[in-house]
Amino acid sequence: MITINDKQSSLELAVGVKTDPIEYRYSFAWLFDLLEEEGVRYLQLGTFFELYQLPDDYFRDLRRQAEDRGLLFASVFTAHRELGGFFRDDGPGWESIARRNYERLIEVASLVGATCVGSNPGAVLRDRMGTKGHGLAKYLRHTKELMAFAADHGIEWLTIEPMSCLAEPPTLPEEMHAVAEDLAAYHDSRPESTCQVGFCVDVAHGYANADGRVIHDHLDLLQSALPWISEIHLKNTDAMFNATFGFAPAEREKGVVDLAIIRESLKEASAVLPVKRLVGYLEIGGPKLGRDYTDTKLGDMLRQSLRWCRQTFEATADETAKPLSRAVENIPAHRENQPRILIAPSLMCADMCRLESDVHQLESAGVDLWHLDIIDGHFAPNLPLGLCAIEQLRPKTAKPFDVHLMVDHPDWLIDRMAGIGVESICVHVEACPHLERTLQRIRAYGIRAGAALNPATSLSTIEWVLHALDYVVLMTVNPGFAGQKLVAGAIEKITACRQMLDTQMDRSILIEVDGNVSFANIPSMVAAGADILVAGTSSVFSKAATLRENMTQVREAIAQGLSCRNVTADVLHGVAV
Ligand code: S6P
Ligand code: MG
Repeated sequence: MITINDKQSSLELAVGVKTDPIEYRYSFAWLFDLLEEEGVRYLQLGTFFELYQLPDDYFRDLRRQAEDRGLLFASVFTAHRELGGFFRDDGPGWESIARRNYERLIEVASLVGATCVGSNPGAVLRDRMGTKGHGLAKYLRHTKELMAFAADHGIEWLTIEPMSCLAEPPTLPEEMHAVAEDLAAYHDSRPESTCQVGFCVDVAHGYANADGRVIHDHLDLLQSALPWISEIHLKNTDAMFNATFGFAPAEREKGVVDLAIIRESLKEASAVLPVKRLVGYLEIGGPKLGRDYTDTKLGDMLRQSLRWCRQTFEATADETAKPLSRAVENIPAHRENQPRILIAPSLMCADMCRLESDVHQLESAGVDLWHLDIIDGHFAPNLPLGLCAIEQLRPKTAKPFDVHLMVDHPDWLIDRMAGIGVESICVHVEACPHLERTLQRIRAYGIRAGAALNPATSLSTIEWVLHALDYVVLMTVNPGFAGQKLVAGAIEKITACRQMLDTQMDRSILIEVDGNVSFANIPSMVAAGADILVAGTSSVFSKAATLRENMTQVREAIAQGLSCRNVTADVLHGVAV
C-alpha cells in the first residue's frame, strides 16, 4: 500500500522573484522572458509608486503576460514602507490613506490572481519610539478589518514582514509571537469571513541594537517566526545586517546568508509550518534601491543569483524524483477522521492549449488532486487525454493523479500508469470480467484502487469486492463527455452507496462522483455522502468566471452540503436541531 511520507519531507521549497519596481529600469516583459528561460515560475508583485492608481485593466493585462510565459503571480508585497500611516494619528489622513492604499493592494492582488498580500508594517518614527505600542494597536485593528476585506476578494493570506529593525514591529521574538497569536486567534474565531495571517520572513534580517551589537541574528529570528511562516524573502547580507544584496559569486563571498542552512531549518520545522509549499522570493536589490543607474549587469547577476538559489534552496533531486508519495498525504485515509471534501478538476475540461497554466492556477487555488480521463473510443466514444499528455504533466505538479480508465481491457494501462507514477486508478466494473483481480493488480503497485459504475449499473456489482476497494466512482452522467445533465436517481444512488459502504465495511471507502458536479448539484451530492468531487465544465471550468472564482464557489457549495450532512446526522442520532 501507499505509505504516507513523514512530515519532514513533505515541505516543498520553491524559488520565485519579487518584481519590485522593475518597470522603472527594465520592464516586466524583460523580467518575464528571463524567468521563463531560467525555469522560475513564481512571482511576487512588488509595489511601485504608481501601482495604487493604475486601472484594473493594467493588472489584468500583466497577469495575462505572465501566464502566457507560464508564470504565476502567487503573491503581492509592498516594496517600501508605504503603510507607515497605520502607526500615526497626527496630520491630515495618514491612517485613512494607508488604509485606502492597502485595500487597493488587495484588489490588485485579486486582479493578478495572487492568494497572498503582504506588507512590511512600516517604520514607527524612529525618534518617537514611545508611540510604538499605540501605533501597533492601531495597525492590528486595521489588519483585522483587512482580513475580512481580503477574504471577500478571494485572498487566502495577509502576510506581514517581521524583523526589519526595532522601529518596524514585529521585530523581537516576543513581538512576533504576540502579533501572530492575536491575529491567528482572530482568524480562528471567524474562519469563514477572514483570511489567515502569516509571516513573510526576510532571511537577511537580524537585529542589532543602537550600539551596533547583534542581539538576534537572522537565524534566531527565523527560528522565532517558524510557526507562522507562509512566504520568504531571499537576499543576502553582511554580518552586521547593514547592507543587503544577492547571491552572485562575489556577493556570496561577502554575505552571511547560507541558504542550505535556511533550507534545512525549514525542512526540519515542516511539521510546525502552516504551509506545505513555501516560495522564497529573491529580491532584486538594484532597481529597488536605485543605487546603480548605469548597471547593465542586472540580467547576469539575477541569473547567477537565481541559479544559486534554486540549486541550494529548492528540493533536492532525490526528493523531486518521488512526486507520488509526497502528494498522497492529501488523500484522507479515513473519512470519519477527515471529513474534508476533495476537489478533483477533470483535466479533459481544461484548455488544452494552456494546460500547464491552468494546472498551475488551479494548484495555487487549492485543488486536491487531478482527475485524468482516459477513454479508448470503444468503451465510450471519445479520445480526450493520451499517455503522452499524462506523462508530460506528471513533473509539472505535485498533486495526486486520479486516473479514470474508461477503456475495455484496462490491465496494460494500469501497468503504464504505474510507470508514470499516479496515486489512484479506477476501472469500470462493466469493462472488467475479473474485477477483483484487476483491483488487486492496481493495489500491488501501491496505488489506490477504485471501481467506477455507469449510471445503469447496480451497486450490487461491487458488493463482493469491497475488501479490494479504496474508493467507488459513481458516474452521475453516462461516461464519455463533459457538459451533460445529471441522470435521474443520481443523488439517491450516492445515498444508497454511502449506506452500503458504511454498514458493510469497518473501514472507510471514499465515494467519488463524476458528471455534472455543478455548483447547484454539489450541495446535495456532498450531503448524500460524496467525498471526492470531479469538477468539470459545470463548476471549476465554467466559463462564467475565472478558475479561482470558480474554486471559491465550489468551496461554498461544499460547505452548504456539509452543513446539511451534519443536520442529517444529528437527526439520525436523535439530536434536537
Ligand atoms: C467523462 C469524464 C468526466 C468529465 C466530467 C465533466 O465522462 O468521466 O470526468 O470530464 O464529468 O464534468 P461536467 O461538469 O462537464 O459534467
Ligand atoms: Mg471521469
